[in-house]
Amino acid sequence: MKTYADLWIGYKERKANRDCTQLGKFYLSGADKADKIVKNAVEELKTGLKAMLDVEPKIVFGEAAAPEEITNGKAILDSEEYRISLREDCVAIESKSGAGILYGVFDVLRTVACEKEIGKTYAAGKRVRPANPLRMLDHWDNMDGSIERGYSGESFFYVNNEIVINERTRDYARMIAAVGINGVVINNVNVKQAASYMITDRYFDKLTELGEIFAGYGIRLFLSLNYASTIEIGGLDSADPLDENVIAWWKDKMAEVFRRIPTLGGFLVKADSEGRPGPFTYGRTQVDGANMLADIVKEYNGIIIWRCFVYNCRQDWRDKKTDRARAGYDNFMPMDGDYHDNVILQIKNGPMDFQIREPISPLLGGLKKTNQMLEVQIAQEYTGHQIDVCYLIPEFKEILGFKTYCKESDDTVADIISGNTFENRYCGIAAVTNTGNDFNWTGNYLAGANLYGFGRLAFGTGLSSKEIAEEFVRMTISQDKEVVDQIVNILLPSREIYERYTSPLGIGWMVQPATHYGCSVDGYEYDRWGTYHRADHLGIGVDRTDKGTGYALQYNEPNASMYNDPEKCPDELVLFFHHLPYTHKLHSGKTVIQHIYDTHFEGYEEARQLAKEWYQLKGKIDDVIFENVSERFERQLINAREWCDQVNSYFFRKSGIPDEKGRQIW
Ligand code: GCW
Repeated sequence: MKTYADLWIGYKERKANRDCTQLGKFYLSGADKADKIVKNAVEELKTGLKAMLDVEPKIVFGEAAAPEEITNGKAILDSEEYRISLREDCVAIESKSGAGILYGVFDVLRTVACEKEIGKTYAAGKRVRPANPLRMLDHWDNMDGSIERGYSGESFFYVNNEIVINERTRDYARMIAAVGINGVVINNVNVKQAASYMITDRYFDKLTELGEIFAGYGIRLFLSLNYASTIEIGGLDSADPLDENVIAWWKDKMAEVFRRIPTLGGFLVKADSEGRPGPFTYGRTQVDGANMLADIVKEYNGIIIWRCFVYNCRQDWRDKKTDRARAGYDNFMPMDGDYHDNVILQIKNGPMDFQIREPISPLLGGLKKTNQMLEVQIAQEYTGHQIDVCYLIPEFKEILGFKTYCKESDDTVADIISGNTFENRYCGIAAVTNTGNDFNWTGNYLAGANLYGFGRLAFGTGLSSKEIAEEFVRMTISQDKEVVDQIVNILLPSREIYERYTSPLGIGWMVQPATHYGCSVDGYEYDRWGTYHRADHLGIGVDRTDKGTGYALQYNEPNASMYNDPEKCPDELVLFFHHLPYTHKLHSGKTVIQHIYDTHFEGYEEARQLAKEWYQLKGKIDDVIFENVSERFERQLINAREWCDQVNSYFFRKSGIPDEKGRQIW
């Protein structure tokens, strides 16, 4: 008996599709049948169909790609792309790669698990090409087993500075491959001392084994790199990217690392950020640092993913000219085009740090000659710690759909990171993951929808938030239509509800600094992190217009003019861009202060409503899931109530303006 939930690879018995004869035989073609990914795919298919339908399918391998069959008269399938069609006596899955076959198998298993009709789903043939080349999960796991910003137990990769490989490791690979993830960074971007040794003999054997397991599911292993490894483990006194001794050390080191871990995809680097070392220390640029490493790993097909989270974290709160929001663009735009081909800049979705609402980073669509990757966070650092329900896929859809105007056409963030706009080969999307060794992987069972959903969305940007939520519920909780609808109706509005009872109109923060959970309106106000709301008795918000910090002008037109003008700026971001009087009228017709009161009272009520809907599921779903989420809801309501009352009282006391509706403010 496993000690943990198997979520969407659990394959419970299903009723639908039992009379589908084609499921008795599979024709797999295009890929090499000796490929270990194909072997894993076949095993998965057999396990899944046996458990769900009691079917033991016969597997027939086609010859290596018969071109007409695979291309269907059109361009040859991209690697990772697959096609599923129904023949008289079988289901055919075709792909040029083992990974494509695996994704095709998971597509069929998902269809069966969701009780959708095989006949209808595949009758016309289904051809799927992943939307993004790189679809990654970034773990912030430390080698002592702790997880930075982890809300679901400890690491399942590390215990006591050792790498652990067990059944859970393989199940993890299966689970994330099932949603289309093809890259994993297994250690924290803050590479502490112990983790610097990951690129030494001490860990190579384990990393090789781990890399092989992942590779069997089409997933490439990546490591976070300590930029100052030359000093930390190399015995040199410098990490200057132009220093010959530094370069020579890295050359030897990378030769060793890629020889010992042949499946390694490359490295993720957090440099010159929040106390991490980097090229700035030596008067060099981010380009110098990134290119130095990239040039060395190139011969091993390695890539360097370089984070853009570079800002001054020692700001004086009295200083109104320095603006943390500007930092990414200011640091990285001037050298657009200078990064080498195997460098990707990884850009957080917003200019600050994963708040519940932020504008899109102006680097996305600002950069035109540099590989770009979007970084989002499914670890709920600022969005409720996997205590509060907060289904993030609607937010990610908004981010992906944002029009950047980087060209005359309507290119969105999704177009850029998929490589469609600028024809990049290396690009994609990464999420800081929300997993840990809790029995259900994500703490709150419903937070599993973010893990599931991130992968599905990264693979198929066109899927809707609702489709994804439905799949998650059907695959892991219930097939009962009423139950499915009820849980989907809890998930879908949960992000906006969370926003309503927390920080309004794009302000963000207002959290307790020690944990980032719970309300503290002034928690960051007089601190060094550049995260201020600037509220006084007359108004609130940060002036980021041409008269303020100028951040709004970092966008392409017409976005710059829209954000620069309080009359055009969308309500939900208006205090991010403008300092406004409490009496300012929003597009909604409400004043800023009334909006704050209304959304907080309503947000709390809506959270209570969500909890009520959940409690009605007692007896209709698995008790363990019911209890797990119920207990979280109890804590969510306490949290929501605190936020509501503290925010409303704070702004009433500052402004002296009463609530029009006369509700109780403390
Ligand atoms: O805001 C910060 C988080 C840190 C994190 C950092 C980052 C891993 O609070 O915990 O460090 O973002 O993204 O690098």
